[in-house]
Amino acid sequence: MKKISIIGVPMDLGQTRRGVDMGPSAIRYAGVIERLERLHYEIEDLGDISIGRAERAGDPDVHVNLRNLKAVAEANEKLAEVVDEVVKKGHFPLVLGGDHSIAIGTLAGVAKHYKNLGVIWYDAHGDLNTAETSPSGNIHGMPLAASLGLGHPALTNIGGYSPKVKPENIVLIGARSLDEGEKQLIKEKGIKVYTMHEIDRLGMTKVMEETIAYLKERTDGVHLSLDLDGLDPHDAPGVGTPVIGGLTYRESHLAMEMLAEAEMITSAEFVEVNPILDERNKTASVAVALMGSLFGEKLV
Ligand code: B3U
Ligand code: MN
Ligand code: MN
Repeated sequence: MKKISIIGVPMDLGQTRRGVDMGPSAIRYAGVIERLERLHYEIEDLGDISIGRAERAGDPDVHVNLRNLKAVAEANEKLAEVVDEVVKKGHFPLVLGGDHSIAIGTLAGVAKHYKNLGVIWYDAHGDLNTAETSPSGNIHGMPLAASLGLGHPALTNIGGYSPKVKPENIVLIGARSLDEGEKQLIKEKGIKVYTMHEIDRLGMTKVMEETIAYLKERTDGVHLSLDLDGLDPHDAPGVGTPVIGGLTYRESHLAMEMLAEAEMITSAEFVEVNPILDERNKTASVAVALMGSLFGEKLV
């Protein structure tokens, strides 16, 4: 039975709303360890990566439209090293965020172990911005671009190499808030996207069947990057940038169950849980329930 190593990343510097740094603790409080132990996994909790401080006016390393670049890059370098060690010892890395900027470090730690890493980006957003296209300067809107090798070198070269992932090995699921630059990039690079439009038309079963077949054909490992704002705010209210019209709790469970059946996920992260904006830790509990399904929990 595979061993799971949990890594908390209390990162909130990739965006501007406070509270997402408490995500790892809310997810632990919601019982992630017990839930996975019940499925007979051996769990190692590596604790939290330490995060630096927000930048201040007058700091030497301030960059245009790249808020907190220095601290975000430093934390991601640390995360990449920890994740790398976890994969080296044959454990499954399960990363708890924190805002989505931490995907840069997770992918940096994982991708060097695969020739063709696949990525499922379960998110309302594309996270395909660079400083040039970002409307906000928030790095949590940039991690997938950085992993493709696009953007500031301090982000693209985390772990000492670039790129981490090829555009044809990525599948976006749940997209419904894409910026102009992101739409262009998706077209230019031929990235596979299931927006809410396709999910409504095809249904989640077909979407996941196609996603699984597509990635099985071309990848030797698949990372699941699950942003809780991919879900509808009704089911996951505790996120910094909720977008109406999202994936339901049930669609999301089905997706996780189908991934479990396909036995294809080799690393995962659950990000953007913000307990301050949440209702009685609901979003962290949903995250834990989805992890249960991803790791093989059955209804009967
Ligand atoms: N695309 C916008 C908004 C955004 C991205 N990720 C989240 N929000 N969570 C941006 O700022 O890049
Ligand atoms: Mn995201
Ligand atoms: Mn998002």
